[in-house]
Amino acid sequence: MAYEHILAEKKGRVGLITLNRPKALNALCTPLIDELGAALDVFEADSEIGCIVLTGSEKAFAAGADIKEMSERDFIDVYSNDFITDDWEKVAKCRKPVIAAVAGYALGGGCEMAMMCDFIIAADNAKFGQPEITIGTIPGAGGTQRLTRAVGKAKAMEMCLTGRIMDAEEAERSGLVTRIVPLDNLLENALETADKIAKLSQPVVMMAKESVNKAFETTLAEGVMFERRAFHTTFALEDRKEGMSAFAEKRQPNFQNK
Ligand code: CO8
Repeated sequence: MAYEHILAEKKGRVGLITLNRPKALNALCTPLIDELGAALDVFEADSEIGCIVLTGSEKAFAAGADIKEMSERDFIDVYSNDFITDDWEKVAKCRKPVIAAVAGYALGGGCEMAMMCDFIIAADNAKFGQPEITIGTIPGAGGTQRLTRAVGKAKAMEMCLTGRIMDAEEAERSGLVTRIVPLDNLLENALETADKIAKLSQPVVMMAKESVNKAFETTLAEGVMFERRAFHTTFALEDRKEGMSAFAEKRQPNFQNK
């Protein structure tokens, strides 16, 4: 499918989505978000795809929601139409794992979009921030919540109140990103990681993702019980038997996703 603001391609079992509005530093205008939602739907429905990588350009993952598009909107418009759209949330709701490969600016809605992904691999030039306060608004796609969970109250509060931008080193130190890689290796590294995940048992991968995400929604006891039941459920799968048999037989497992 051809898109105007993104590129979507299959790399073996990995679905690669590249935000592609270079002149606007990948500002997340509504048509781009609609296309992103459509591309995610296609990869979610494609049984050959086991993991998705979301990336931008070397200069910007995304410099935020499109300020020019938002500037003329008023309260009754955004409230009545419940801006943000469901397509924004599709990244967070995707059942297949989504890795953000972030180079350059991930600001405002761009930082929020990266944080909706399951984890972030950062290039050494990555910059993260929630500068909405400097243009008279606040994060609206989960920034105050996900950033706080990722880096703790002190840094999240300072960033949301001042718009201070965090570099890649600080982002790694603070737990916002899983690791930093040289800019030139970012995509290769993210695709390699995604490929490893895509070759595992897909129902088990989905259960692991759901279980980790449960940690943000429940008490510890409820989360542990959710995990226990998901763990039990893996014993209903042929893939679980295959994985353990392969280990005992000193061979690579051949998962069938069932
Ligand atoms: N929206 C629209 N256009 C943008 C955006 C943006 N967020 N960011 C950059 N651009 C455009 C610029 O206007 C410029 O266009 P033009 O060439 O036509 O003038 C082009 O991209 C290049 O940008 P700069 O010339 O500014 O490039 P610099 O390298 O000098 O600076 C910066 C890069 C620092 C990233 C700078 O562009 C900047 O500060 N951008 C805005 C960052 C920002 O404030 N982001 C937050 C936006 S608000 C938001 O995301 C709210 C999210 C709410 C939830 C979402 C609900 C839908």
